[in-house]
Amino acid sequence: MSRIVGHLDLDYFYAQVEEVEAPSLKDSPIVVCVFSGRTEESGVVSTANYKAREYGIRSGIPIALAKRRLNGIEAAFIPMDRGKYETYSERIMETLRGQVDVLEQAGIDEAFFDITKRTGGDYEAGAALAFELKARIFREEKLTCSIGIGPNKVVAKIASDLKKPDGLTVVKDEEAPRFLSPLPIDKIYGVGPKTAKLLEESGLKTIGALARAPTERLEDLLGKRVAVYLHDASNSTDDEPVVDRGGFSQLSRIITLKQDSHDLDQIVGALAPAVKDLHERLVSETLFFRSVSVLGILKDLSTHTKSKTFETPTNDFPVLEKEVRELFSGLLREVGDLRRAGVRVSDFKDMRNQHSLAEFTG
Ligand code: TTP
Ligand code: CA
Repeated sequence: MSRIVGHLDLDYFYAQVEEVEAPSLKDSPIVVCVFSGRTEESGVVSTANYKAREYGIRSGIPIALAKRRLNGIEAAFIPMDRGKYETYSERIMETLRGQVDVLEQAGIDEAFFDITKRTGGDYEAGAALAFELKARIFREEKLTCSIGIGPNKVVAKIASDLKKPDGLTVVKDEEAPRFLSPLPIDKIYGVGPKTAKLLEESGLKTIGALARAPTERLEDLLGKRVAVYLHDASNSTDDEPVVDRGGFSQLSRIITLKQDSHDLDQIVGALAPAVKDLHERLVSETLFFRSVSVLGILKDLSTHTKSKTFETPTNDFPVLEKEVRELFSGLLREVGDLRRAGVRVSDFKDMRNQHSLAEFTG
């Protein structure tokens, strides 16, 4: 039986959430901004709705440039509110989890899912289910998304991107090689600009060309691991499973201290094995985090926390250790003896594919 794997990606996610929260903005350009605070205009664009994209507004461009491009046009520049988007994301992922065999969240607004069992491997049933998922998210959240369905993750991911926004693309098992063949190689997820350049320089421009390339040649260029991945991806034989990594939003560890304490060294020392364990879990899941919090629970069972958010995601152990210590140091200035102590990391980015390819291409 052929597998049926899907990929769902919410359309212009942060900006669409802002539209839902303020429907009067819907017809004008919306630019979600990460203001750095130095001047009124410094910072970058997080994302923009499709109306704003008509004026060349894209993720990552400077806010000042976006303002110039929208000069004289009534547009909304809204500060990014990550907590708000996470709330939508968590609700949607929980809904989806109940409608598929396995759900693997891959980012704040995207997830892979396996529906082989519940469709019996039938693509008509798969397409109907995908249609129902889209309808349900729209009904419950007023948000559109795009879904791709195919025999594996690589095909599903490419397919979901094909008819954005509000698209549904179904690529049956037997159609997959023909579907992939003419596409540029950087459509394969994990193939960044460096890998693409390397392959293009040796004449491999399309996924079809990549599929026909002898594996030894790919191995010479990129090493065995990446070569095997690219060979399977381009031949539509990628067999990476869809794996539920549990709730994606956070990981935490909490311990009870042997005796109530206000001593920084004692608390951090007692928590150290739990922090190490948490870090091992992050590494095994290839997750990078942007936020870290510590929490203390006092005798009266009140909970107190302190958090820090980094600009770029990290999974560096010394960074985590140092931050935990600093946050506890701050927390202990504000509260009395702790009975329990904990650490939580959140705001994840899954680095798996970036990671495996970066390793080989420098
Ligand atoms: P994407 O799915 O890449 O983009 P999108 O949802 O805005 O648009 P599309 O319709 O093409 O899917 O990213 C998801 C969210 O992540 C996006 O809404 C905002 C955030 N993001 C940034 O903050 N900075 C970035 O550079 C990118 C690419 C995304
Ligand atoms: Ca998206």
